[in-house]
Amino acid sequence: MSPKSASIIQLGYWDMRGYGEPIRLLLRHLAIEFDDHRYHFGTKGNYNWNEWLRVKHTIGLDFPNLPYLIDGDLKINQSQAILKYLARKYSLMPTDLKQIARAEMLECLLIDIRQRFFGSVHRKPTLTMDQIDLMKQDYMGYLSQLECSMGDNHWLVGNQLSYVDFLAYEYLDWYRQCIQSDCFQYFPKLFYFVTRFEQLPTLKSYLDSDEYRKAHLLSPYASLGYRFKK
Ligand SMILES: N[C@@H](CCC(=O)N[C@@H](CS)C(=O)NCC(=O)O)C(=O)O
Repeated sequence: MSPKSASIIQLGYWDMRGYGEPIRLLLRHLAIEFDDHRYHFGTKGNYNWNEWLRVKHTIGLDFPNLPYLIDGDLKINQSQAILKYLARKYSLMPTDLKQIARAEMLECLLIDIRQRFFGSVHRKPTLTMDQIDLMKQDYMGYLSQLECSMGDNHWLVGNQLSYVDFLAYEYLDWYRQCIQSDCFQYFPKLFYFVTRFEQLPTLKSYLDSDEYRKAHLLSPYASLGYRFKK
C-alpha cells in the first residue's frame, strides 16, 4: 500500500468488471478519487491468483474477499455492503421507508439476475444454443418485470438516482454485451434508463476512457464475458 493511497478510499477487486464494477461506477459518478486496486488472475489456461492470495490475510479484513473497500480505519467486504455504505455516505440511498423497501427489493432481484448469469457462464466451458435460449427466456421475464415497474420514473426507485441504478446498469449491460445486443428493443423505458445513465457526465468520461474494461466483464474462467470482442 503506497503512502499516497493510505489517505484515499481504496477499492480492491480483480481486473474485471464482475461484482466490483457497480462500486467503481458509483465512485466515478461522484468524481471521488480512489485507488482502484486491480488484482490480476493470469490468463486462460494459466490462472494465477497469487497476487491476491499473498495479501488476502494481511490487509486486516474480518471476512477476507474481493471486492474490499478501505475508507480510513473502516475495512468492508461484501459488494452490497460496500455499495450501500457509499450510498449512505454520499446520499445515493433513498430515505423514505417505501422507497427503501422498493430499493432493497430491486437490489435483491438484481443480485438474483447477477447470480443466474454468473452461474450459467461458469457451469461449462462453452454454452450451448439451448442454454443461451434458456438465458434469453429467463432475462425476458426479468426485463419485462423491470420495464413494467419503472412507471414514469426516471430511475429505478423514483426520480432520484440511487445505488440501485448502478447495479441495474451493470447487470443489464452484461446481458446486452454477451447475449443480446438489441435486448432493449421491446423495453423503451429500460432503454431510456441505460441511455440516460451512460450520459451522466462524469460516468460518460469513465465509460469512454481506457480505464473502463468494457469487454472484461468476467474472468477468463467464464465461458462468456472476457475479451469476447476487442
Ligand atoms: N458475496 C460476496 C462474494 C465475493 C466473491 O465471490 N468474490 C470472488 C470474485 S467475484 C472472489 O474471487 N473472491 C476472492 C476470494 O475468494 O479470495 C460479495 O458480493 O462480495
